[in-house]
Amino acid sequence: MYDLTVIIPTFKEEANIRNIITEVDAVFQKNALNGEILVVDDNSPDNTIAIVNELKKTMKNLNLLVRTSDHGLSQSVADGFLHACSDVFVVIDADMSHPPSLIPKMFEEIRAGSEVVIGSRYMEGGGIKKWPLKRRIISLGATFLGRLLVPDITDPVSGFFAVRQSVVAEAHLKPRGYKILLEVLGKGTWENDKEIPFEFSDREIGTSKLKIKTIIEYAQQVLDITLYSFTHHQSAAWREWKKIFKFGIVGLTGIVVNVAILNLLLLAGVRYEIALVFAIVVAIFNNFLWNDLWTFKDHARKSISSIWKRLQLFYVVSAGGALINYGVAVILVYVVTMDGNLANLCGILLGFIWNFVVNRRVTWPRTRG
Ligand SMILES: Nc1nc2c(ncn2[C@@H]2O[C@H](COP(=O)(O)OP(=O)(O)OP(=O)(O)O)[C@@H](O)[C@H]2O)c(=O)[nH]1
Ligand SMILES: [Mg+2]
Repeated sequence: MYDLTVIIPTFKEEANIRNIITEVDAVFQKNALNGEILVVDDNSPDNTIAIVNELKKTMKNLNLLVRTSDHGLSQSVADGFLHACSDVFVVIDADMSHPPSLIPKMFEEIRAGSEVVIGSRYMEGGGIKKWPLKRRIISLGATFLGRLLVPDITDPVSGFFAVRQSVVAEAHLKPRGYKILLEVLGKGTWENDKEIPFEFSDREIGTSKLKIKTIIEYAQQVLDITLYSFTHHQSAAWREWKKIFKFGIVGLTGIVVNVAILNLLLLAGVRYEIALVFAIVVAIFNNFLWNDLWTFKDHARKSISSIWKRLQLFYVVSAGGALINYGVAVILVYVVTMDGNLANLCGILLGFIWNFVVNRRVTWPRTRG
């Protein structure tokens, strides 16, 4: 048994493989880590396998898994999880895009209690060197989509991460394409994560395998994780659904409060325009309180410590939601000539999505670390 296993997925990496193995092993030695290196290769037609076999003669902690079916990066990593001889896995690319020097820090964080540790390109201190605009845009799109499932993670599609075996032990991973981390985060069982910034450097040698098919597979994967969460309630994606559901219920109580206040004030003889303003302001206050005490109770009060600040943010975001509701309904009625009630429902839905997504990130972000 080792303390950790560094999994290196490879396909046609003869130009890089010796280098990455040597570097990872040097990091092990320097930090007195009892680590295994597991190369998972998809039966590369070049010299990758031969080079690993040659290195294996002198390195006891180097293992090789050659796969001959179900070709794919994510599938290879998932296979690596099954074949690793330790309880902590670190996944790293072979092409030197990820700095092996961060491995000890990741391992330390795992030992300190994190279940997933992610090398993030998108948090403060992280970055990407030498990427063409097209790749940056694709990556940002993928990150945005992934963050709908796990909003607290800045880089849910990073290829550089550490994870405890227990996180994936019960998960039915069905990874396709490139984004194994999102599969792990979406389907795995975990509570504590940690992100560490790093600068991604583009490969200098060897060929890239990113294709259009990759993007389609990714969209399918996001959908698959969403469906999975409906039947697997320990998953992180389900935690997010629960919040959306609670936020929705709170929204409904807001309607009740709104209607009640409006009618009370009208009964008391207050003019309609004035009564309506009160009704809206109090309803938003009602929603704030319930969301603060219930929907986001596990992460409220932590990152933005002042309740007044959270209340102000909530009012501002809600005003945005109301504007979206209004704008969408008006456009649908006047431009698309949609039925008024249907148009309003569409507006309410979009306003709701805005309110949830923005409040989730701005008013009640979760603290970490
Ligand atoms: N086992 C296996 N490994 C793969 C496969 N595709 C890519 N890899 C490995 O996964 C890692 C990341 O692949 P890259 O091709 O570098 O992907 P990328 O970083 O998104 O793109 P570039 O660096 O621009 O090529 C590398 O170590 C590859 O050798 C595959 O189908 N099977
Ligand atoms: Mg690469």
